[in-house]
Amino acid sequence: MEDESRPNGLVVRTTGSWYNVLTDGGDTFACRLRGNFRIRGSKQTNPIAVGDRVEFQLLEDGTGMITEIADRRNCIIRRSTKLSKQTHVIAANIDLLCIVATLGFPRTSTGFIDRLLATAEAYHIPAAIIFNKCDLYGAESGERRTENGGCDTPRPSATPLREGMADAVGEQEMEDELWQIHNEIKAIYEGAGYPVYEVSALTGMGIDRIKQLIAGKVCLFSGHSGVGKSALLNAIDPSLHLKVGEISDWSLKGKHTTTFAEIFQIQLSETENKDQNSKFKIQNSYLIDTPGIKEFGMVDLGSAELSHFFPEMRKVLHDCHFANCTHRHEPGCAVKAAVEAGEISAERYHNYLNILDSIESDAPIRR
Ligand SMILES: Nc1nc2c(ncn2[C@@H]2O[C@H](COP(=O)(O)OP(=O)(O)O)[C@@H](O)[C@H]2O)c(=O)[nH]1
Ligand SMILES: [Mg+2]
Ligand SMILES: [Zn+2]
Repeated sequence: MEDESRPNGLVVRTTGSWYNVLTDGGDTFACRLRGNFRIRGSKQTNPIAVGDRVEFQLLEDGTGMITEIADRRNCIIRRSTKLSKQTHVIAANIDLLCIVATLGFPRTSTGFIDRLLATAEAYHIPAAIIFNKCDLYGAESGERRTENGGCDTPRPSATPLREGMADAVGEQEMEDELWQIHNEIKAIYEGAGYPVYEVSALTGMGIDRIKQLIAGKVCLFSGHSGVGKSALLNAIDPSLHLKVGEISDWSLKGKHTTTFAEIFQIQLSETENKDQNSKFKIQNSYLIDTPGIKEFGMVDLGSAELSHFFPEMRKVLHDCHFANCTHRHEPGCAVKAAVEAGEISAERYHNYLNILDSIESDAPIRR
């Protein structure tokens, strides 16, 4: 009756009881799960999420019956409802979190970035920060131009990120100031060990480097609504045709509606890579577009472990005098000493303290 072959693949979409599984050969099969399938001890409402690797039995009607789910390297979960103990897996086996940020329209605060980064650390997911809309900064003047910061396309008439700013300081000075703010933020994150990219989905600036960054990986794109996540994915692969400039249905849905992420497979062809000397090969990449932060499941970060999710603090905290140091005002605190010595960014430390306060007071996080 049943075909003996047991293909395997990646779950790219889930709709109710059906799972779309993409095989390495590029075919997609609609699969189901046996009714009695349970993951031992699971509190999760969905046993399979996008990003899971599964093995399935091919049935005569061309659909599949999932027989095996590979162990997860990581997964992003959130509680199904505020009070519930049940959790919902948004996505599994993420290779890279791409935080899409903008200096303006909308403004992404470092506090927001740091909360996402700490969450990614807690999930054991590497992260990169992509500053989009760099075309709005204008052309860089003089030596501040970074090796990839140049924009080959004529820039649009500079729209001031802050209203009235152009009048007050003059266009060139405003542009210099935006690059300066950008470079300061970039230095903070590079100092903490995170790669920072500057791109424009509008002009195509920096997109080649993003293609190299994501090649062969399952990447989750996260960031405020309006930062240009969908536009960025379209710039990476125009055949995606994602809707730009629209609030996704997902974020408009009520809290009782379960939301599902979807993985888009893209193939980066060699000809797209302009750098002839690069070792870059054709590889499948899998991109997940999340509609804003609400879709990025927040783990409950514990106050005692929070500093472990700041890599630059993790490096020094074993030198703190007290083993349970919160790095607030304890004597002999190695973290505070590193901040004072300029080895740890004061801004990151400040954001750490804010997150710590919010965890301890159990208050909602300021966004
Ligand atoms: N100037 C500029 N505008 C952009 C850029 N990327 C996206 N946008 C605009 O920003 C708005 C939001 O983009 P969208 O991709 O829908 O954001 P998302 O909510 O993060 O998916 C749209 O009006 C886009 O046209 C960019 O690089 N430069
Ligand atoms: Mg979008
Ligand atoms: Zn300390």
